[in-house]
Amino acid sequence: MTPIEKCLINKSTNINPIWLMRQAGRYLPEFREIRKSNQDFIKLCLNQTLAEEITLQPIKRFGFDAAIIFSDILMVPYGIGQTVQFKKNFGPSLGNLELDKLGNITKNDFTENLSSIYKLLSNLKNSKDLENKDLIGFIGAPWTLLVYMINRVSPKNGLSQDFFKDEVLINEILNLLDKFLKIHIQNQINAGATIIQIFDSWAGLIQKDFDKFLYNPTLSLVNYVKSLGVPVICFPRGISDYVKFTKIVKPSMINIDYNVDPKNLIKYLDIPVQGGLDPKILLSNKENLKKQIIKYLEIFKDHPYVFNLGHGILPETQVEMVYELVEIVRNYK
Ligand code: 1CP
Repeated sequence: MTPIEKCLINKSTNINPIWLMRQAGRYLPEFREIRKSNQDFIKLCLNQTLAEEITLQPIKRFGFDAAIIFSDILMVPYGIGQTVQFKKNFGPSLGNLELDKLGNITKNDFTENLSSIYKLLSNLKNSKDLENKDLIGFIGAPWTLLVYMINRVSPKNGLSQDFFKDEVLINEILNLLDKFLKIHIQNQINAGATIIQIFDSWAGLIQKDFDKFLYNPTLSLVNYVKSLGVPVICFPRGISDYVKFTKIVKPSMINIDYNVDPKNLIKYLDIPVQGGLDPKILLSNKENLKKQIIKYLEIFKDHPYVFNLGHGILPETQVEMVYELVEIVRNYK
């Protein structure tokens, strides 16, 4: 059993496995080196050899307890047939939604479009570097993908008033996503993913119809992952009621964001917890880092807890601070 499985299945406490969201990425000089000569991000995600190397980069440096495959949540809109580009200093930019075209994609087309992701997983499955470690596959939650598909750029400046105007379109996309996210989950598990994480990075933008946009679509996918016998971690970033979320959706583990008060949460939660530390703390100093890490480890001393961040690691993070973080977590008794 891997350390994370011990937390998830045996509900072991005090072992503090660790991995970091966005651990394979821009804060690593060896990633930036590869990226320099690979300007097309989608192509890079589909380049099996390089994706494998990037996935293992943080494992080789820090010995994390899990590798998360180098891919992106927007590979699903891409796989369905919406164009996706990543522009320098701008972020993702998606093409027009042609529902006729998207609606005609078959399971086989989709699987073919993303086949290199599944090959990546099956290659990594037996990697020497991942002995006794988990291999995490992932998806974006339906709400977060809906946001990108309709908004077509990052919603970091909020959603426009007319985002909700075409209800038929919204319903069709949600149906499409439920179908293809399940296929993507099944393909990743068949290829070797030992855990699935669902990233709902923009869940905090939901202000109405929580059943329709948050609970129902996530529950459908969580139940599906469970039916395949694999643990599922949810990260509904920015929602106000994590307790209600876990009661309704019942993931195997909940990844909290840095605005959650862990002390209060733990009184009401009976499932394993992951994450919480504000990634900005890694930009401060070692003393402060230690203090904040110990705070989380103390609070979760008697609760199954996987150390992680409250959102992805920031590109400007110094590698030295990550070594420090790992050492503090590993040496905590
Ligand atoms: O070099 C570059 O500019 C590319 C940066 C980059 C990387 C390294 C992007 C573009 N995606 C990724 C990889 C990635 N994305 C991974 C695998 C690596 C790892 O986690 O170690 C994962 C799990 C994701 C997931 C992802 N993509 C999320 C959910 C997690 C989160 O951080 O909230 C989201 C929202 C995306 C969309 C996306 N992809 C890339 C960017 C810059 C963004 C965010 C855009 C925005 O601000 O809206």
